[in-house]
Amino acid sequence: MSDAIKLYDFTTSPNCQRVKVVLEEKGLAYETVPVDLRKREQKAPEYLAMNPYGKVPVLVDGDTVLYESCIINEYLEEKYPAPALLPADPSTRAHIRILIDYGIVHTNDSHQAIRAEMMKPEGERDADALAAAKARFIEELQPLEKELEGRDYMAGDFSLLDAAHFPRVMRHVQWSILPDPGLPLLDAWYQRMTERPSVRAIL
Ligand SMILES: N[C@@H](CCC(=O)N[C@@H](CS)C(=O)NCC(=O)O)C(=O)O
Repeated sequence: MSDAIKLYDFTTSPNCQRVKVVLEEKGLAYETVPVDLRKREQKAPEYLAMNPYGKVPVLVDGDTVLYESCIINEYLEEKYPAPALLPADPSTRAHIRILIDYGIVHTNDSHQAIRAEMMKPEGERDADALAAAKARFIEELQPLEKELEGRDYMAGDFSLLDAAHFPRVMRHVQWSILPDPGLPLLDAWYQRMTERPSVRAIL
C-alpha cells in the first residue's frame, strides 16, 4: 500500500479545496480518492467508518484518519510545520482561529441562503430572497475586509486563514455575488490568491 497521504475528495467541494490548498502550500505528496457525492458514496458504510458525518474531505496519513477540513489543516500544520502557515505568537494564532471560525460558521446562514437560490434554475430564483441574503453576506464579510487593510493576506503573511476562506469566496465569484464595491480589498486578495501556485494547482 502506498504511504502517500490520501484525500477523499469531491473536486468542486470547497471543504476539500481548503485542504488541497494547504497540501499544495506545504509541498506534500498526496493522492486524491474521488468520492461521488451525487451517488452518495459518502454515505456508504466503509466511508462512514472513516467519517461518521458522511462528508468529504477525509484525510488518511498512515494510521491517522481525519475529517473536518479546518481540523485537518491544523493537523497538517502541526505534523508538517514547514513552511509555517501559522505565526509563532499564540495570541495571533488564536486571532486567526477566531477569524477562520467567523468566516465559515458565522457567515454560513447567509451563504446557505444564497446557495439555495443559486442551485435553482435561473427563472425559479426568488430575487428578493437572493438580494436580502446577498446584502447580509456582504455585510458579514466586512470584518475580513478590515483585516486586509494594509495587508496582502488576512493575517499579513499567507496563512491557514487565507486557505480557509478562499474556496467559499471563489464560489461566490462564480455565482457573481462577488466582487462587491463594498469589498475592494477582498477582491484584490482574491485576485492575489488565484495567482498562487497552490491555488492554480487545485483549480
Ligand atoms: N465541516 C465540514 C463540512 C464538510 C461538508 O459539508 N462537505 C460537503 C461537500 S462541500 C459534503 O460532503 N456534502 C455531502 C453530504 O453532506 O452528504 C468540513 O469542514 O469538512
